[in-house]
Amino acid sequence: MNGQTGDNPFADRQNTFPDQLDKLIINANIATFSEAFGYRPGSDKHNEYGSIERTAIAIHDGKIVWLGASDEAAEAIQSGRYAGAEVLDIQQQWITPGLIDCHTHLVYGGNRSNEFEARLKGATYTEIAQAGGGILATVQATRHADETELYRQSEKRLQALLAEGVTSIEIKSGYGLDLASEEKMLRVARKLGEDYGITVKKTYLAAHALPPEYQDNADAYIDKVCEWLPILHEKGLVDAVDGFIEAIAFDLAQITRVFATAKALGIPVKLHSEQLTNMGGSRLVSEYRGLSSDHLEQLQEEDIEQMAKSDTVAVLLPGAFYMLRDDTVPPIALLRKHRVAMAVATDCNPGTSPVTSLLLMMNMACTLFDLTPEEALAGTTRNGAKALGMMNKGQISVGMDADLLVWDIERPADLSYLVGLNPLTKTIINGR
Ligand code: DI6
Ligand code: FE
Repeated sequence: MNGQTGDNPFADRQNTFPDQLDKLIINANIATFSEAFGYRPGSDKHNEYGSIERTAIAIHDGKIVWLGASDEAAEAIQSGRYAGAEVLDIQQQWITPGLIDCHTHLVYGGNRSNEFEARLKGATYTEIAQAGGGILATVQATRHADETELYRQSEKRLQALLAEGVTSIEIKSGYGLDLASEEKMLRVARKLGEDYGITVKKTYLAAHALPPEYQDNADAYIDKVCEWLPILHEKGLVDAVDGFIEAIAFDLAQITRVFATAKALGIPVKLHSEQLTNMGGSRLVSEYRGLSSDHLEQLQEEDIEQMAKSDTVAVLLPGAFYMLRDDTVPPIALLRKHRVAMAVATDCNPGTSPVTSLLLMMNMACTLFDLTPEEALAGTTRNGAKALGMMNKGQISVGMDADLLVWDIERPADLSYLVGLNPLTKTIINGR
């Protein structure tokens, strides 16, 4: 099926069978997304999906410790040396890395289907925001929900994502807009991660909208955003800092102040950029060597050149594009040309993307943005991990975390192709 057929993909690697293992998966077809198995998009030696077939994976202590031929693994097991290990014969199903949703606003109170109805009658997202709806409507609901209630509402959305194989997720604050409410959101995000045993990366997005208390005084609000950051960071609630640069949100100078504060604390940055207008957001993220620049419908080639230099991931959010019935597509061909890594995420939020299906986003990334199914899956695995600065996830190779999904599919493209059917048969997180 690809460049690997016929040769032994394990031939040139150090590959002694491990002394210790907890779990052995045999008879797997694997989309590794690893250079070790020829995943080199753009090169003529590229092996699609980094795929390998009839393979075994050995797991110990939450990590992948060995990959090799199923026959070899079966022999080792028959030797009786690994009595306690669990052996899973998955009968030629496909394994991918655990899915990573690298941009969500999953924790929020309330719902905005009323705005969906208003938009269908002709109101625009910007008009609704300017009339005090939009993000501020969710801020009201989020401030009023106590931590238990906020958790209860958010948990349902998380469960939907997990059912489709999400094993790591980013969750932003940004509907509190005061210190206590931002903290409440981030605490709920942390607790969801602890309770569900998944990786949650918490992002501070107080620079999301101007709260009513600071109307006409955005600079004073940004002072507060910068003041709160070290307080929340100190409590272990901040893994990254995000902002919203837009005519209806904050400008370049304001976001620069937030980024400078983050940098002084050693916290990585990312940004909602170039969604409705181009205000230089992506270039700013590149200056700060940020993790990702997200949305990007209005992105220009000069911006892309900078992103390539700073190794910043382009996060594509087809759900927001779809819900807003946008007609400007992010410049995918240029991102590809400049080898900027592309991730795909749900943007799960009550306004522009009330979406809890990452598989649907992969389909839409293909149908609306012209990604290939391979790029869409890379976008929710390898590149999603990169967008969150997680070097041990998103690929399948020795040393990586054993976050693995088993899918009852014929080929990896099925994950972008099928709409509404969930072929997930098993989720393994940290080897369990
Ligand atoms: N961009 C988005 O997609 C969300 N926030 C942002 O800055 C939308 C948030 C909302 O409408 O509630
Ligand atoms: Fe967003």
